[in-house]
Amino acid sequence: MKYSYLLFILLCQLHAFGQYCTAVGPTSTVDSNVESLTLNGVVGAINYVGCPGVVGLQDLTQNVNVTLNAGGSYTLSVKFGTCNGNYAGAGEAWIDFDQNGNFDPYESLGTWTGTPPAPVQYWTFLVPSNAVNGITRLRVMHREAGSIPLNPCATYAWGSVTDFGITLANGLDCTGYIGDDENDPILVDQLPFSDSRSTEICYSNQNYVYPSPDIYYYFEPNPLMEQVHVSLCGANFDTFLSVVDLDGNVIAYNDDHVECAPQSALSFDATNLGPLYIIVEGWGLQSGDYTIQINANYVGLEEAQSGVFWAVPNPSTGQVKLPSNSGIYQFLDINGKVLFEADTEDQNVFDFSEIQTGVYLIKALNSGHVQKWQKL
Ligand SMILES: [Ca+2]
Ligand SMILES: [Ca+2]
Ligand SMILES: [Ca+2]
Ligand SMILES: [Ca+2]
Repeated sequence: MKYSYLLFILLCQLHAFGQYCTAVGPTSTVDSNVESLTLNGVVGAINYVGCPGVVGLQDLTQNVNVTLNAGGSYTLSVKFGTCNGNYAGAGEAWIDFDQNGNFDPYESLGTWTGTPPAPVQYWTFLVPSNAVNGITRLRVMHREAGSIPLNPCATYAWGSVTDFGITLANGLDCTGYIGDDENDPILVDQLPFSDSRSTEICYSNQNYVYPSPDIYYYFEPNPLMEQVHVSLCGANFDTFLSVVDLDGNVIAYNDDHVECAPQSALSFDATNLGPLYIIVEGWGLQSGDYTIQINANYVGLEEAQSGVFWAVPNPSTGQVKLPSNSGIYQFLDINGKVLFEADTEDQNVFDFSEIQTGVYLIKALNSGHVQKWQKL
C-alpha cells in the first residue's frame, strides 16, 4: 500500500501512545449536564448524581465500584438534564471494552437527543465475550447543541463528560501477552531471532503509524553488528514495520518490501546505535499472524579492533589482567554475544581457563574501545 510516508511523518509527531483523551468536555459549568446515572453490575453499582457542573472532564476513575461480566447484559440508566436552563442537545456513553484507550464506535452503549426535562434513558447493552479483563473506562457525554454520534474526545461550551472506572471479568485474559507497548516490550536477547505471534487479540494500537494493533520489540545492537535485517515476509496480512530509538527518532521503516509485498522487511546500519524498538503493525486497520526474523552481518575482527588498552597476557591460557579501577569490561564472543562483565573496582585479574580456545573481544565500556584477545 502507498500513501504511507506522509501519514508516517504526521503520526510520528503526534506520538499518542494509547492514552485516553482527557482534554475534553465543556468550558462552562452551567446549563446542560447529566443529572444522574446508574449502572448495576454483577458485583457493585455506580450511582452518580451530577450538578453542580464541572469544567472539562469529571474524572471519577479512582474509585472502581462495579464489575461487569463479558457476555453479560446490563442496563445503564442516564438522565440527560441540566444544572440551570433547558437547551436541546445530545448524549452518548461508551465503555472501552477492548482496553485500547479509545472509545470506539462499536463500544457505544446508546445515544439520546432532546431537550430537558427528558425521561431517564435505559440503555441495555451486551458486554462482548472478547472484552479484555481488568479495569477500564465508562464515559458519558452530554453536549448541548450536539448531534449524534458524538465525538468522545470533543471540547465544547456547554454539557458534561464524566469517566467512571469499571472492572471487566470473564473475558479475554491478556496476562502474558507482552509487547503491547514500549513499557512492556518483547526482548530480542540474541541473534538470529525469530518470534511468531498474532496482533489479532490482546494487542492494541499505540497509534504508531496506523490505527492497527502494534507489537513492540526491544533490541540493543552490540558493537560488532554492522547491518541488521528485519523481516515480516510470510505474514498473513498487510504489515508495516518501524525501527525507532528510545527517543522516538525513526531509524528505518518499510511498508511493502519488493520481495514480499504487501509484507515488510528492512535493513539498517547498526553502527553506533543505542537501544531500539522494532514495531510490528498492520497497514490501516489490518491485523493477523506473523513471524519476525532478525539477523545481522558482523564486522570483521580486524575492523572491530578500534582501540588499544592493556589486557595481559594476550594470548593467554586463562588469566587476563586489566587496568585496576578502570571501569567495566565486556568479554564478547565473535558473534558479539556478551559472555562476561568484568568490574575492575574490586579485582583486576580474571580467570577464563574454562572457556574454549579461540578469539574473543574485550570492550571497555568507559571508552567504547574494543580489543581482540586470544585464548590458548
Ligand atoms: Ca476501545
Ligand atoms: Ca500495541
Ligand atoms: Ca498501530
Ligand atoms: Ca505493507
